[in-house]
Amino acid sequence: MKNKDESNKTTVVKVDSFGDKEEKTNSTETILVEKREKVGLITLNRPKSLNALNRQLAKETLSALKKFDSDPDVGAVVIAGSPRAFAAGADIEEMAEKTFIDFYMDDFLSSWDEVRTIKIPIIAAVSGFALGGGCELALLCDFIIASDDAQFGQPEIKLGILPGIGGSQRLAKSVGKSMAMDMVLTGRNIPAQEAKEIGLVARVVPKEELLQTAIEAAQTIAGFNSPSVRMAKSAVNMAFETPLDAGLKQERLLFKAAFATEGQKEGMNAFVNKRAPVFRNK
Ligand code: DAK
Repeated sequence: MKNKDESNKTTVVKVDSFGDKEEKTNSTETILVEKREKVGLITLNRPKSLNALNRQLAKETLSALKKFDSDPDVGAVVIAGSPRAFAAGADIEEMAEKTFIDFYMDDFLSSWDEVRTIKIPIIAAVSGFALGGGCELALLCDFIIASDDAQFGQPEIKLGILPGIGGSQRLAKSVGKSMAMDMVLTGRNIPAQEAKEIGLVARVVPKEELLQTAIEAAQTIAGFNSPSVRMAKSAVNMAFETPLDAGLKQERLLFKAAFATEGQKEGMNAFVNKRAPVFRNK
């Protein structure tokens, strides 16, 4: 199989995919990893295959996410692609000759499920194509900010398969049965504005503002008290994972738990005294 990846194993100063000049703190074969103040930025970096999600990219992305999640200086993560593609799906070349037994014995694509274990918020900054596994990766993130040229789709049916990284489930929960069926069964792409209208995407911004908008949203989140942010993320996720009654109970428990944080005392004290809060992530 031809190698479409450029290797970037050293610390380098590069012009990133959205035109900003930044210091790359750590780069691997398939992703670029950097910190911007309290935000971790992972840029998928297989531009020649439109960021097709191969085994190595999955491994490196999960590893970077776990490192950010355990870094006390990082409060949120942005996952971005290139201007042309967030990701055009799982790597078809890598998958083409696989058999049932291959996947059964080594279901490497299921490692994406581990994104669910990340406690800090993850924002997908989607430009261009987010198809198949790419759309599913965006759905695995906590919310999606899209550029005005983004396209979302689950075109697996055209390849004789179906979504396999949770697309049929998360898409249906996100946009409802009818729209999920439309996308999964016809394989059609939907443009950013339509994705916003159906609730798949939180915000649509001009392409040149995408990365900055996503980073700013992540900085805002990272500026709040980290334990409370993690509790809030966990509470919202309960809505998708449990019946309403269990979700409400968990929310109430987490709400009370927030009063055990220093951040709650600081946030409310700051409000009462008309000053800006200083959160210490405790
Ligand atoms: N995989 C590998 N290479 C890809 C790719 C992909 N998904 N998508 C694009 N590329 C490559 C193209 O082959 C081409 O390579 P070269 O010919 O230059 O070497 C290069 O990227 C540029 O693509 P195009 O020349 O096609 O560019 P266009 O602008 O004309 O078209 C496109 C862009 C995005 C409409 C088109 O590339 C396209 O339709 N791509 C495929 C989209 C797709 O079908 N995505 C779904 C893949 S299936 C599982 C879990 C999950 C999955 C499977 C199993 N388990 C847990 C078991 C997930 C499956 C999928 O995602």
